[in-house]
This record gives sequence, C-alpha cells and structure tokens, in this order.
Amino acid sequence: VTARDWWKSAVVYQVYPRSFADSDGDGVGDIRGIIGKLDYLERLGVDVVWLSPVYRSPMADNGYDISDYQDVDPLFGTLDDLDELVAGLHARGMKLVMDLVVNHTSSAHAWFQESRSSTDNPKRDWYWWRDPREGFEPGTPGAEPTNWGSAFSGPAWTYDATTGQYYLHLFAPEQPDLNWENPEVRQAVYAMMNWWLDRGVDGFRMDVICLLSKVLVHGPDGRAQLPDGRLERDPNGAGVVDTTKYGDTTPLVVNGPRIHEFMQEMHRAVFADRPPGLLTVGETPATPVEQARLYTDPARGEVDMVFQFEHVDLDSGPRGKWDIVPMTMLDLKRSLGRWQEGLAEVGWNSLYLGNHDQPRCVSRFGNDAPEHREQSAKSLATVLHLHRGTPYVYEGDELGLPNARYTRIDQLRDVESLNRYSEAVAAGQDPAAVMAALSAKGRDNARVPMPWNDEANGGFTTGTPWIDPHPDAATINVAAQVDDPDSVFAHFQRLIALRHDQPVVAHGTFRMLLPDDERVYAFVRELDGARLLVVANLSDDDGVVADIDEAGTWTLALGSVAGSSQTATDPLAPWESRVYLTE
Ligand code: TEU
Repeated sequence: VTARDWWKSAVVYQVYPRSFADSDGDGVGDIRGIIGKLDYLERLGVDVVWLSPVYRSPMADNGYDISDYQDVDPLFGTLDDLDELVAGLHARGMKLVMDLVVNHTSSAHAWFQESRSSTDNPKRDWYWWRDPREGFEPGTPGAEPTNWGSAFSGPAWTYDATTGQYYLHLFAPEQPDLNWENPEVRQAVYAMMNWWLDRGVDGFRMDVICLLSKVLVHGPDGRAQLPDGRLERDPNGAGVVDTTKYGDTTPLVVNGPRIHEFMQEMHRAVFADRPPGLLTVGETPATPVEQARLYTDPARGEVDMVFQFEHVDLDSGPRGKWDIVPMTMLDLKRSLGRWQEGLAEVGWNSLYLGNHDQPRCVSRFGNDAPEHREQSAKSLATVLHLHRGTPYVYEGDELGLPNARYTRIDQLRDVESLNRYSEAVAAGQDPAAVMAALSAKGRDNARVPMPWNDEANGGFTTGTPWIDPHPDAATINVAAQVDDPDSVFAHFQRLIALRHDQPVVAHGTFRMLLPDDERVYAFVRELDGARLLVVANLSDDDGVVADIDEAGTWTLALGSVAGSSQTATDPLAPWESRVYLTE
C-alpha cells in the first residue's frame, strides 16, 4: 500500500453546504456551520469531506453554475472561512475535496460576459457559439444549431440577440458549456486548480467530467460542426432526454474523442508533480465499465476513481429518469457485481448509493416503512461499504434518512424538477402523476436540511429554512442516534472502523456468492489468507437462509441486529446482515 493510494482505505463524506448546518440564521447552510460540526464528522470516522460547490454563483443550479472559481459566495461565507475549514479538517487528520465544475460556468462568469459581448471578442471561442440553422427565423423553434436537448428540459441552445448566435448549455441556460477544444480554456482551468491545491485543499470531485470532449464533424467550409443526435435512443443509452423531441446526445457528448487526452493533460498540469495525499474522482454519467477502466487505470495518469451511474439508472425507463420502472435487488446485485469484476484488476470503484442528485437510498433500494427502515439502511450500508472500492456517505444517509415526502410543487426548489414539471404539464401530462415521479426521484429529497436534533427545523437553522425540513426530523436526527449503540449512525461508525482496521476490506479481492439469489446478497473478500464474508437478506422476508458453503472458522465481526448469530447459514431476519472474519 503506497501513500499514493491512501484513498483505498478511506471513507468520503459528502456535504451539500446549503443543507448541512446554518450558523447565521439566514435559513441556508454555510461554511461556519460545517466548521461547527467537525467533531461530529470525526466521531463518525470519515477521512475526507467532499464539499459541493461554495463558489460565487447566482444559484441557478444551487452552485453548480459558478461565476467566480476563486472566491466563496457570501451566502456560504468567505475564503477565510474556507481556510479555517481546511485547517479544522487537517487538524483532525481529515481532508477536503472540492467540487470542480468546469464543463460549464455560470452565464454570469466574467469569461462568458466577455465571450458574449461580440463575435470577435478574444474569449468568443471559450464557449460554443453557432449560427441559427439555415432556413429558420433566429430565436424560433428549429433554429437551434443541433437537435440536442438540455438535461433540465428544453433545447440545449439559447439564442443571444446581442450577436445573433446561439450558445450551448447541456444543462440550464445559466450554465453555458466551456469549449474544451480551446487550449486557453484548459490552461485557465488548470491554473485555477493549482491555485486551490496551493491553498491547501486535497483534491477534486470533477462534475460531469465525461462531457468535456464533444464529437465534431468538419463541414465543407472546414468549420468544426456539432452533429445532430439520432431521434431514437440506442438500447442502452442512459441519456436523460426524451428522444421523440430531441436527438440522443449520449454518443455525441459522453466520453468524446479527446476526453482521455484532456484528462491526461490535466493530470500532468496539476497532479503529477504533487506529493502523495490527493484524491481525484470523476463524475461520469452514462459511462460503461470499459471506459471507467481507462479513466482509473493508474498507469494512464487520469483520475483515481469515478462515480458511475449504471445502478442509479436501473429504475429509469427508455424515456429517462422520470419514466420510473421496477428495479429488483437482483438488478442491483448484478450491476454492482459487474463493476466489481470490471475494475478488479485495473482501476478503482467509487461506492455510493446516494448523493445530492439522487433520491434517498433507503427509500429507493431499501424499505423505508417504519418496521424496515433502520435495518435496511444498515444492511445496504454493510453491503456497499464492504465492496472493493472507496465508499461515499451522503449527508443524512448515516441516519437512515428516507425521502423527504415533498408532495406539492411549491415544496420543490431544484431547477431540474421545476423545469420538468412545467414541461410535462405543458405537454398535457397529469400534474398529479408528474408530481408523484418528482416526489419519488427528485433531487430535493437529498437536499432536505440535515436533522441535528428535535428542535424547530431539526436544529438546522434558527431562521426559515430555504426548503421544508424533513417531516421525520423530530425522531430521525443526529442527537437521537450518536449515543445509541443500536442506531444506524453507530452501524456506519462500525463499518468505517472495520475498513480502517482490516486491510482485507480495502485491498482484498471480491467474489460474489449466490449470484442468482433474489433475496440474499453475499460475497467474500480475500487478502493474503484473511477472509471476510458478508451475508445480507435484502428483502422483507423473514427466516431467509444464505445457502453458502464457505468452509473455515468464521468469527462474527459485525451484525445489523443485536445478538447476531455466529453461523452464516442461520436464518436471516428481514433486511438483516452479518459480517464474518476468518484469519
Ligand atoms: O450532475 C450531472 C448529472 O448527471 C445529473 O444531471 C444527473 O444526471 C441528474 O441530476 C439526475 O437527476 C452534476 C451535478 O452533480 C448536478 O448537481 C448538476 O446539476 C449537474 O452536474 C450540472 O452541473
């Protein structure tokens, strides 16, 4: 184990700053609020904090639309506050990973303001500007340069009358895509990244990094053109856009022709000459395991690991995430198993079931009914954390927090959800059905204020929270769990401690057992003779037996229920998991 791969035995905790802790009573979380909770994070045992964006931003997408990469938004505090947070984490032997959002900037960024000011501005080519399509009146439907749709509804192009051209935004119009074909853009990003590392941060989570390189075709005039997408989806296209209206962009913008060139150039310019101790994780939606091997093979010098999306796309139908389809435990087991196999020899997995873009994992993959919620939260965590890879804990999941049960459109804040509602209702869909899908899978589920105690607003703020507090905050909160050895929090503590104490967890091989069992999730990890066995009943059924024959003298290392059996093949209660070790 060299210091360069310290992150293989680390656990990362994701803080969504807007919803974590509010120190000044304005109803929005902030950096000083996080500083006040460092003892809590240390007690949980996590090693790294991944901080979602706190940079200056108009907040069109809650900070994923950055207007100044080298300053902190006053809503969250100051650069001095951030320095204090870094110092506080380092003093506790913990690290800080920042969120790097460089596929796009905010439209309020100085770079874009200059770029849009005139067609001959030196920064014009820092973004994607194109003429209206031939034969269409500028600014009218169909005049967009390609048939691409935005992930947040509507076309991916917005007309700018100042210069009579369109600019590209794969997300909101307030998030214009940077043109990574332009070396000036790349060098400016690398300089900013080095500025942050010199300031003492310990790495980056790289937002939609797989979108930086777009497919280009060169027209008769030699200009690089962006092609239309096919108006039917390829069978495993995980794109989020309805291709009856817009072209399928997945093959055109995901893992494009120069993406690995860009990642290796970034690595050389920012990370290669730095001492060990940094962590880089790329967010790579719609990316197959073959590509993930290329991103995470250490010999290639790109990133340490990636967030892949196969398991969080399992319940998305052919028309995208709001077309919710049934998903079984077997689907999840097969998906995670594929990724364990695919990155077993080369590369590294991030392990996650939730984040600020996903519904709460206990509601989606577990069972959040009162009789099963805690057990299923514990056992989902047991299965995830003991896979080969680096686990990520999303704020609140360590409490077994379920979905926020936002049932009214006025309770939602997320641009993705609000745009989806407007688009679907305008297209004649039943508002109640649209709202039901948003309530089940909307990103606001994860953005509910963190419940600290049973006081007003779950102790998150003394003001009016920017979004409704969790309806269960009075009973599901930190204060109710930190001192309870049977709590979900305590189970996460033990899982994290197990990873720190047993090298087999971080470095062992992975062998799936009972691959076709629809209720039992079981596997073995092995390292130099040491073996770890996990058996989990991920179903509501009682008395489920893991019919395995792993010989050896097994000792119970961790059970999700008090008084767990020492025998792996003894029946499992609903959602019960057990971990065994043999020397
Ligand atoms: O998410 C990219 C991404 O894949 C999401 O748009 C995801 O597909 C969708 O939200 C599923 O519901 C990153 C950030 O994590 C997200 O918060 C930003 O909104 C997005 O990029 C644009 O920066």
